[in-house]
Amino acid sequence: MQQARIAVQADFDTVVVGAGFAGMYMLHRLRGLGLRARVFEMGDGVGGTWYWNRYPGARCDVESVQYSYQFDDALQQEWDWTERYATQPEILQYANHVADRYDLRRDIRFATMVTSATYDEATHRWTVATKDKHGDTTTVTAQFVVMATGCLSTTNKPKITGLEDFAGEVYHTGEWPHYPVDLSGKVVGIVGTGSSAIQSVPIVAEQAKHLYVFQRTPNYAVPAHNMPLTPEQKRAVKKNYGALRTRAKASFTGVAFDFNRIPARSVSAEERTAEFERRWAFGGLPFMGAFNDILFDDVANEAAGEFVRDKIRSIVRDPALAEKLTPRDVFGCKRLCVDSGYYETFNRDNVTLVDIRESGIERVTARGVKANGVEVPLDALILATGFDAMTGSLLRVDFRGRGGLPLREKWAGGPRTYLGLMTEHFPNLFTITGPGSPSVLASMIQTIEQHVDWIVDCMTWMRRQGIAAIEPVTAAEDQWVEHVNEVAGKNLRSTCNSWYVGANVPGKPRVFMPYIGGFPNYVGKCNDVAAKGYEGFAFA
Ligand code: N01
Repeated sequence: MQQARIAVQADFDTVVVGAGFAGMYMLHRLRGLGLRARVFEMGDGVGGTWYWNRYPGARCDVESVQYSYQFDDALQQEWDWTERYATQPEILQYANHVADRYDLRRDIRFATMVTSATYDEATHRWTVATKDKHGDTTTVTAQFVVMATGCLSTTNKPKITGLEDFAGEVYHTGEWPHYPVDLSGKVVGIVGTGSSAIQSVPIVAEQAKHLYVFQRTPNYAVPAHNMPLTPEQKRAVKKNYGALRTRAKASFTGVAFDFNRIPARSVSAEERTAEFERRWAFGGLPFMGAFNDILFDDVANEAAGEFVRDKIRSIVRDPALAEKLTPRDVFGCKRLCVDSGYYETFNRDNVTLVDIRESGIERVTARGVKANGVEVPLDALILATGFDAMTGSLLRVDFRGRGGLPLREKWAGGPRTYLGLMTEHFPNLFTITGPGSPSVLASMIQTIEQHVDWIVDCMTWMRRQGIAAIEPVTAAEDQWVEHVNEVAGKNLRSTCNSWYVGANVPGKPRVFMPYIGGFPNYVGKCNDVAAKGYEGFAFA
């Protein structure tokens, strides 16, 4: 075995953790400021979520022309998306194109994870420790640490008894191998029915000899109606890209789509159904915008849920199977899934739903999965069990703030931030799309750009003022946490179980983590804070 070495210490202005879309844009902007930056990335390449989530059928549920950078018009004019919803390989290709175009790789250390970061109050600097894939460790210092680790990047691997005994292949959708996985002719099991499973099930079913889907909670999905983009569509978008981006920024979700500003209760049942039908035919997440109260009013929510339940009954031929696939939860509690033939796949002879709602998976054996007293022999098992969302990747690093306070201790009861950007006691530590910001509830690349621009403006302002350190004051952080909770409390999403509230990870404190008060409101607040000389922050 190779001997681990301790590398020479280096000093930077900023350490950025992660080389996904957030880390790449952060690096680009830091260079523009003339700051010495180093990015550490666990993967061997750029792309973050799109580097890891290579499972069959992985694609984005935000339309490709909107799920892309807008900071450079030349970039958005030169890049051509081929489909309405981009596939994972195409998004990764785009990430690599961006890395090449802006010559980003020379400041990124790949295959290296940040293990700890400790703040020194005397020097106002962080000491950051890293470990690479060979076990070599490095220690560097930096004035600023920017966490660009994404919201869905630490996988959730449930403790299922006997998993280590399984003799077949085991995969997790969020850590899919980088070599080709051939499932053809195999008996495959998939655990979970979230977005990742809903995207992969139709593809795996085509390859596998037989597919068993282990479902604990059925999920709502609406059709994507994905299609190739025509040259005319591409030209039309590029001609008016600015207007599209402006509309997106003004939208509650940060995505430009037709949002109906009337409540479901204000129209008749027939008119409601007609609106839902129109959106079902259009496809994708705009279904959520059918009425403005779907996530606020039980009647509206039930109407939307029942519409989708009826669709499931009409698609799945076996009524008993349709019943098992039919969700009863709050509609949109979990992020609405966007599918391509998910429910139809259950009409295939080589697909079996194993309903584990009552007693879960009993155990995994050397041969397969045992549930409901029956052992299902398998060649391969796919865990589509999601992520330790929003906080997992932040708490994986052993952060020690002022007075040696561990971040894990400060957030033991759930994350506490000011604007999702910083947390008291941890000066000069920024989080891009952190808990308490709209992040996953808006279009990610757009929220990333907004955060990075805010952070860069803040750093620029600090340099002009001769300020070495910034952190939120207690009162501002408390007020923001209260506000985040208050708006979450008005939303039906806070009443049910999802990764938004940490319910998918046993023992995780139940806190609604993203800010659900709308992208424009949030941006307004961030801009206002900056305009008032970074109101709510303290400086050293
Ligand atoms: O994860 P999930 P995901 N035994 O947490 C089940 C984004 N995303 O990777 O509901 C049995 O939604 C769990 O069951 P239950 C998107 O934001 C985006 O699918 O807890 N089952 C659930 O069915 C999405 O919301 C795209 O009862 C267990 C499933 O595993 C987020 O990522 C594509 C279990 C996990 O579902 C996460 O989606 C894909 C156990 N012990 C993902 N533990 C885009 O289109 C968990 N489960 C951009």
